[in-house]
Amino acid sequence: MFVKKDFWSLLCRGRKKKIVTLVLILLFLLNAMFYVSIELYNTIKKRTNNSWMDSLRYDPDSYVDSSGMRVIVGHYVGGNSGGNLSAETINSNNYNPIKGAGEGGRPVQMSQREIITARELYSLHSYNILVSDKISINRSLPDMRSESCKNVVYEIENLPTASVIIVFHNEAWSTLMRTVMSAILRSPPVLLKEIILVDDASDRKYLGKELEDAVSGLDKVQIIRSANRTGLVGARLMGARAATGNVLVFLDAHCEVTTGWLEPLLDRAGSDDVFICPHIDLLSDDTLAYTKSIDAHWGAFSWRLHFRWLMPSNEVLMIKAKNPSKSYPTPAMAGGLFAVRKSLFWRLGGYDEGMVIWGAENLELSWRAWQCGARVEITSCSRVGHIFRRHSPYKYPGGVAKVLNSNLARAATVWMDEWAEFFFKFNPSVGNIRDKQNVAERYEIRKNLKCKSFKWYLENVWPQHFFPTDERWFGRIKNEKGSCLGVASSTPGLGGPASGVGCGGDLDLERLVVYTPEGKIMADEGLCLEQGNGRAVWKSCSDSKKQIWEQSGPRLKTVDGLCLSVVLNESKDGIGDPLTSKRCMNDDKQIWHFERVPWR
Ligand code: UD2
Ligand code: MN
Repeated sequence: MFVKKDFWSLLCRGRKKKIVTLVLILLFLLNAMFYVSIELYNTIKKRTNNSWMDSLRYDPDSYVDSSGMRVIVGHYVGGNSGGNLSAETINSNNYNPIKGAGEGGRPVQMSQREIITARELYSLHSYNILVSDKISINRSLPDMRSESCKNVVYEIENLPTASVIIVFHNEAWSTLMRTVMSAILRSPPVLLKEIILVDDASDRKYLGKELEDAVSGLDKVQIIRSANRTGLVGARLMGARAATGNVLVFLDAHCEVTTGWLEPLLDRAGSDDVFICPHIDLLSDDTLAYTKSIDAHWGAFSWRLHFRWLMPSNEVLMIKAKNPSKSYPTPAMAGGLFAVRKSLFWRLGGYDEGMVIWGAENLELSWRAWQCGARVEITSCSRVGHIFRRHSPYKYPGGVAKVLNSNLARAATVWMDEWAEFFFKFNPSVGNIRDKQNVAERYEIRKNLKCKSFKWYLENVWPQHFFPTDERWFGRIKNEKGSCLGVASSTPGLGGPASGVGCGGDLDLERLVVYTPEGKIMADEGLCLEQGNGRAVWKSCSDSKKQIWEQSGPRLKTVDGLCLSVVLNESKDGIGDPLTSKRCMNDDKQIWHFERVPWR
């Protein structure tokens, strides 16, 4: 006591003592608050991470790659559009915005009770409709543009005008209206000529009169309806025919555009030789949160012609680093979100009207654009959020496989030359129906426009591609012990540690590899075999020296002279056992047989 008193009296006296005590209490409180907020932040972060992880775990077709980009766009299993829900539930619009929900693009959390309802309703749209209905159709969104994009000044009076075309089939009322309202709120009025909603024969009641009433007060919005279900190509063509603006801007019906989205698209589309795509950000299918998607991506496709986001070439990465506001080329577009001068769209042949419902039109359009003298580009300055879904919620008349395969067969037949043979050979279900397609008119377009070959496209637009060519060896690389090189993972494109796999038959794409003259061993999905730390790994193909395997007799050697070897752990043949690079020895486990398989 005495010591304490002495201490206080030494430090301060009277009023001063009170002030110091107050300051100490204040400091203590501040400290406590700091820790509480850190805890809170961690919990929220953990929660969002968890729900993201859950969605990855439960659906092998939906995942983000190591760079954070959602890899899969489409190729669905086909949904059950509401399953056992009552007609009343399916046909009613329950939009009922809660003040503040989802503002700023923030996630909307649900109560335990709501989670159960949301789950029941999920199959209706393959996104969380309960959350969507809580968010205002006029909500605010973050601005994800880089500083250099924000600094670009556009001469608005010199930009062409836009007709925004949104096609939909049985879309939710709130997501559709939010797409429309976001475009109205964030487009300079002089540039927005009109918004054309094309209803592809929806049968939901709320998309009838209720939708008409909702847009009747919006003077630039019109609805046109297709009498029969035609699919997104037919519907977009209806919209394009009705458009009166200079530039057609296509959006899916579950998008939200952000500040400054339109100007960079119109600026680039004005040049009349380019299909320009916005940078697509992510709207969570669960919380509807707006999140930035990885900056460095472009669009391409796998051996099975599934659309994929991949790392762009080094040249493109350099352009982006030097001038982030400059648009950059992409081998393919995702398909739903792009702008193009109306005259160019029609000059290049619009869309292939033989394509029904969904799928492949994005690749067809990308190949046609590049091969016939135009370009496909992405601008990071235009940011649009899109709900990527894990399943298609609507019905595919005739079945998903039939619809998709016939669309793919059309696109490949007309544009891919020798690579169409490759695609058909290894995808017999598509190959079997190739002759059923009448594509004479599309061939005519290719001839009249004097379009270039697919070889030219691969060599000039996508030289980093991983398809076989006449200069590249293609086949099975089989170890003396019996196992083969191949990607065992069930999630295409993700890669991972390399193991010996069963060799499979001649049509087993997972067991076949491309071996390039430079020494790269490429598998489907753009994966290359890389010398890892001990263990060999399948990784995104890059310029890394670690991806070079020199053939030396029956051995495959790394740049530092080690030999590719299978480690026999579990089996006699090495199936499921790790691949490593080891000191070269006289050892069967380092002996590889190259069994060529004709690629076309
Ligand atoms: C992607 C594209 C999509 C399209 C598709 C390939 C993006 C973000 N999305 O799949 O635009 O190019 O790949 O075909 O790039 N729809 C109809 N009628 C139908 C089926 C669909 O109007 O019979 C509408 C649908 O309501 C939606 C749009 O077409 O507004 C695209 O369909 P999606 O959202 O199911 O396609 P998505 O985003 O998975
Ligand atoms: Mn979509």
